[in-house]
Amino acid sequence: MKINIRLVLVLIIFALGVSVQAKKKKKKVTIDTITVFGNCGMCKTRIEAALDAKGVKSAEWNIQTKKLVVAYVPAKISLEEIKALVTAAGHDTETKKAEDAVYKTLPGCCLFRENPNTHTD
Ligand SMILES: [Cu+2]
Repeated sequence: MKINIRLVLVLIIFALGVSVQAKKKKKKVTIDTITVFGNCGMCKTRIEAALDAKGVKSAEWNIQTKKLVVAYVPAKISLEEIKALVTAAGHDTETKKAEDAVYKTLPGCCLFRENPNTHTD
């Protein structure tokens, strides 16, 4: 049986193209901005460290605006899961609140519910 080399090559190239496309789709990054309550540089470190997780590409929280800009791969982590990581670290988000027991473990200057905006400048 004669094998058509050209046809085989075309099929291989086609298969490679499909797999590259599938990989690109999986690694698609979404950037969202959510409000996260906190006060200071320690809060910033804590919030950003909490998001050192699989599927999160970058996380930057702004002390003044309380906005967290997070870049993530939705195929690996959801926005709800991201919020869960933030609340597990003791910080409230716009829709999800931290457990009181966790919140109370934060240092005094970080207690944003009682003392919002301590040393923001
Ligand atoms: Cu703080």
